[in-house]
Amino acid sequence: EAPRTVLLTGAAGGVGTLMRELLPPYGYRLRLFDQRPIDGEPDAITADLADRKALREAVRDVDAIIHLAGISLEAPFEQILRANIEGTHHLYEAAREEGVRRVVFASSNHAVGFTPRPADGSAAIPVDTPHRPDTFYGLSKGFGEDLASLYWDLHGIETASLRIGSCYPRPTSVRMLSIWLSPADCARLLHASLTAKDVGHTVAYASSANTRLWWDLSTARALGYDPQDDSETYAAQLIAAQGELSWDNPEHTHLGGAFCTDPPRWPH
Ligand code: NAI
Ligand code: 15L
Repeated sequence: EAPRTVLLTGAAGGVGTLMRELLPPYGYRLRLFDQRPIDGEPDAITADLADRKALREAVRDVDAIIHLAGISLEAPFEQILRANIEGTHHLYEAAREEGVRRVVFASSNHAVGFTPRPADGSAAIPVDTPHRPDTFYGLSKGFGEDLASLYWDLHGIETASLRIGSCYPRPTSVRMLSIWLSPADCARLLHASLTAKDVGHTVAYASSANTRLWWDLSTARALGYDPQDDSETYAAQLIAAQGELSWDNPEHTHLGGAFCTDPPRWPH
């Protein structure tokens, strides 16, 4: 039976805002959680992941959790520790205490960001490539994946850890042509992750069916995901403006792109 009431953490953020529109048509009732208030959503829970009491109340009686909350760019280690590492631990503890059986964790390509990107035509990066973070941010996503693995083995809580590429309305760089996840495909993948029968702990790359794909989508497809979009529609225009990817540019040589050289910073 499909989970119906789903806690969406990070609901005020970029992906959260897109999913607040795109998930309800699949039949979900979303409970929203973020440290920032959300315009027009008086019932949203405004709390920090450090607030264990608020988290426990937030997960009570939900069928599943989509965990997007956290710092989504590079930041000083202490901030990543608090929001992404301790925060994700608090979330799993709340899930365990309240008996929630299914989590979808927003991991990131930056958990493996220092992996060299495939050369044109060479084999796609496999899901079991070793963690190779490009930032403290990416390190925290590797931690989240391992935490999910532990809570599956120890407590039977299932998680789909989705290594999201770039989820925006459209790709804005040549790198993104390879890793773009359209919002509609993101909703498809979340729905698949919430309804798949046997998830255990599944790690999956999360992108659309891009012509220039860098990684293996088979574990995502095994969850029932059938991507419908391809960034190729935007390729000619982006390449005309920015040029092809080159092996002379360090921003182009690894999966994590600029996170490997000059990572974008969390502003706070
Ligand atoms: P975002 O930065 O727009 O949203 C994150 C949300 O989490 C924000 O609304 C923020 O207020 C909330 N948050 C941060 N720390 C918190 C805390 N301690 N307690 C409660 N709420 C907190 O990020 P975006 O782009 O929406 O990404 C969502 C998730 O997906 C993040 O975990 C990010 O790391 C991950 N991701 C996103 C990608 C993308 O392309 N947008 C790519 C790969 C991963
Ligand atoms: C991420 O993990 C970030 O959260 C997002 O802001 C994008 O920069 C994305 O990766 C990316 O690699 O493009």
